[in-house]
Amino acid sequence: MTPRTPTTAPAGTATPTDSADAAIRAGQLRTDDAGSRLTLERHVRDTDRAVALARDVVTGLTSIPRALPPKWFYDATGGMLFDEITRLPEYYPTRRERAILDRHAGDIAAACPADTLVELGSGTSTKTRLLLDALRDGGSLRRFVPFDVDEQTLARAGQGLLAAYPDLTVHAVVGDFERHLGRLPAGGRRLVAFLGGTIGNMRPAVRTEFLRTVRAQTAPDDALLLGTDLVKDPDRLVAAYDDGAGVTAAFNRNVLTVINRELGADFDVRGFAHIALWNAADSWIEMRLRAVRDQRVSIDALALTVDFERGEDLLTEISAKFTPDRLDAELAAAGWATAQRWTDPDGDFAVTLATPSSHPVAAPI
Ligand code: AVJ
Repeated sequence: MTPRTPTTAPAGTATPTDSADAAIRAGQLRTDDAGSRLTLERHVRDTDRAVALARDVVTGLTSIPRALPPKWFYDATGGMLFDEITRLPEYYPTRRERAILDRHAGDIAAACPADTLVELGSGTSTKTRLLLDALRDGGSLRRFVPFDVDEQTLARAGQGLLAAYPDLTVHAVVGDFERHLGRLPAGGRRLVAFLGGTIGNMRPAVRTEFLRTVRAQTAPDDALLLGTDLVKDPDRLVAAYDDGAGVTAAFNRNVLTVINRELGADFDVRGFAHIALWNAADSWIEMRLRAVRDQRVSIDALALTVDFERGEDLLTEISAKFTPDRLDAELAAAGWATAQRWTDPDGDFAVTLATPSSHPVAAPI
């Protein structure tokens, strides 16, 4: 590995939390007293977010190999770019999952006639409505609990759903599902949906902890609905993450723009090439940003300077691809039994309904 060093230590980044401000803003939505059907519970504030970004950037840019967590792609621009990705001809997962839910939402609602749909991540999607429709038509639906890091996404999605589902209560939770998942609202029969294949962004140990955390608060009648992309021809996998129109490249580089804006950095986004590759040993796609020349980046808010050598990679995302057997094994290790699984006709994507297995499961550490 090439030696390159941060020339200064990061400055302190602790920011006092402004709880009054947070309460006021949360209060704008906490209008249950006025008979509104929308409430919002906030575990993450903007200040937490800034601190978390600073920490991830310090850690990720000063370690070898360099890496950043994929959650920082998703500012407003990143969200729009991801939306565009879901419509690309090469990016099949969203279409495949939607087709599965289109066809089987009724089966899912029949297998788990839940009164509460909890949805982790993925806020605004039409896939949510397919599930809500099926649960409503089955007569069980009462409450929707969207759980997302982004409050704006939640607020907007929540408002739209209130209009479309006059009998629905929406209890939105602003949180990071790697940290606040232990606080899912209790009560009722819950179907916890984690769709889109987003679990693939986690490494195996993190996935297991995630599945155990959900399992630890699951009642016998609750169920987990998990969307996962499946292993297939590497050429198709790589094409899905390296589209001809360059949208995924722009999405990937957007993380540098986010760091420039939020932390006063001076990344030249054209100084980094978009790379997508299939890591067969780990069964995941890697997205990287590769320095096209030697360059020095300053990150003002962290008093940090980082030198990149030409050809050096920054890992920005892993997206794991599963086999059905592997999925069953990982679920079982976390206390879940596969109840049913649906795939599209080409076997590209899977939606799995899992129920708590009788094995007692230790609470996560
Ligand atoms: C939203 C995490 C499921 O991994 O396929 C799409 C994100 N990255 N193209 C995925 C993504 C590049 C996507 N997930």
